[in-house]
Amino acid sequence: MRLVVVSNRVTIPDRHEKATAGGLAVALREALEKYGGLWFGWSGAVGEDTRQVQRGNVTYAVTDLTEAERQSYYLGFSNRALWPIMHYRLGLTEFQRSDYMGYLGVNRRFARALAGLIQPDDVIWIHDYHLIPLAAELRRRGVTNRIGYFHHIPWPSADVLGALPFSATLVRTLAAYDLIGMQTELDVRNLIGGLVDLCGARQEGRRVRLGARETLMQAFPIGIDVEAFRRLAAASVRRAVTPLRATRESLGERKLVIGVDRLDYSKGIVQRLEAFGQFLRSHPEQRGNVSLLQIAPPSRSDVPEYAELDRMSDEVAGRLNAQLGEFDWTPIRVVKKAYSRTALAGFYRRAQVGLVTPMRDGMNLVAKEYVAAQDPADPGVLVLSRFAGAAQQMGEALIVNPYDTHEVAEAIRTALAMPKSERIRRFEQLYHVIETTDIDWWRRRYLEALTGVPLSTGAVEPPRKTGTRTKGDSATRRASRAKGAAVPGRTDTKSRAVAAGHKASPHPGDAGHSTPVR
Ligand code: ADQ
Repeated sequence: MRLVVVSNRVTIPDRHEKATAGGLAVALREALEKYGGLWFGWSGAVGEDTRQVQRGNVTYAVTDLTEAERQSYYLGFSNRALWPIMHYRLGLTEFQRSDYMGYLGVNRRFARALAGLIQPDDVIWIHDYHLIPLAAELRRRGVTNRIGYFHHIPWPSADVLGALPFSATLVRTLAAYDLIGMQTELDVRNLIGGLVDLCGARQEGRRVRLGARETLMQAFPIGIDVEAFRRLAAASVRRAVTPLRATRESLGERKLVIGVDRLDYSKGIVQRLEAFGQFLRSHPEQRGNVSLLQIAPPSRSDVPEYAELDRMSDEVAGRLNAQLGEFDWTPIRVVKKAYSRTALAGFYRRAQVGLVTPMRDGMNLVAKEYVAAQDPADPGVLVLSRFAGAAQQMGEALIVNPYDTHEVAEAIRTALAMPKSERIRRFEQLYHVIETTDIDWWRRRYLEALTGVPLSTGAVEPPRKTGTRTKGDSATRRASRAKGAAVPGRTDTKSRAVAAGHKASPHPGDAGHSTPVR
């Protein structure tokens, strides 16, 4: 079997690039290296070039987009129609027929190029909303291989999605897949509902029949490389990188609340700043004792809604700082740049509160990274939106409604005042969840479902519900890892790779750190 991965964006690794710590890009690359394979997608450039690059047993086949394709397929239909509607933001959804035609055109062009590269025993794994109709286009060209799709963002109910013109036609193309993976059970239910309501499909449990095809739908909550992140964070205490050292010096003994997101309206950044302002107004005794650091590198700046968000976040932070700040204390710092994984892990570890409050999110990896980075002996507290897919697994966080500024403000207060024993109890349960459903688990489980073949000798552990910890191997392993002890069965290669750190991309949202598919 050879694996073929298709994603909107493909970053060809440097010839001498060392393995980096964690993330989806690395997980997919590892799978490709294990089975040999092909990674196909957009080069990220505008032009007319198409090229193939060989790295070991993996071929990277990338193609440029024309400016018209970038406008219609990427910025237009993918990011001004599908992205907002999938995040339940009907008011922000901008539909243009010409964008939709461009979207279909790029999917057709990708299928034409890809079909010529497919071998009979290949298994094809397609990622995300940019490429929904790709399997249908491949089938039209006679490709009969097994094809899977993973949807990284939420899938709304048929009622919401039905407002998008041509949604029934688009949803119908999903029947060309053998397996569709979603982040949560809610997304799976919504998708099945959509296929039934909009396309007249027949449901048999987790399988949906449409015409002659049968498709399996399943939730595969994505994870992170927990162990790699834990090590990076622990190392940051010994070897603080420059931005971290500077932050420590300027913060002194003050407490830190942290938010880390691409600058995207789905992440609830402006609402979060307001909630922090509300917290300081309701609890004046906290003024001067705590600061919010919001790290938010701009993404998709060509889309007007994103440019507007950029402006608004500056305006709100400026207003709150002017109203609440003191000559020797700035309540909110907004930093609009990408950081290395090492620096990020260090920031998370320094923060007493991780504020992850998206208005809607497929999963949200920042919530998992924050937990992975904590000091097990003195962990911080995660405040998490109930509308992040991660909330389905991470019930021991302080779960909030991001639309309720007062509720978020009170959660910040509760988190800052939480006794250490309670923080440790919650941390241990959360760590257990993210460790048993890490990125390897996700990749293995998906590929096993797609191929029908167990892909590894290691047992695949099912996710456990929060609060139902059992004693045994895994708990012991977690405890010893969390304390930094050597873990049997882990090779040194992995830890060396982690120590090598991770170079920040200049465009984190688009090139992606953990998410190569945005
Ligand atoms: P995203 O919307 O990009 O992903 P998220 O899951 O939070 O959201 O992942 C963002 C990644 O970028 C994290 O790994 C984070 O560390 C990194 N990042 C953010 N800001 C950074 C900065 N300033 N410097 C360095 N790194 C930064 C989409 C979906 C999510 C889903 C993922 C994976 O929207 O819901 O969890 O795909 O499936």
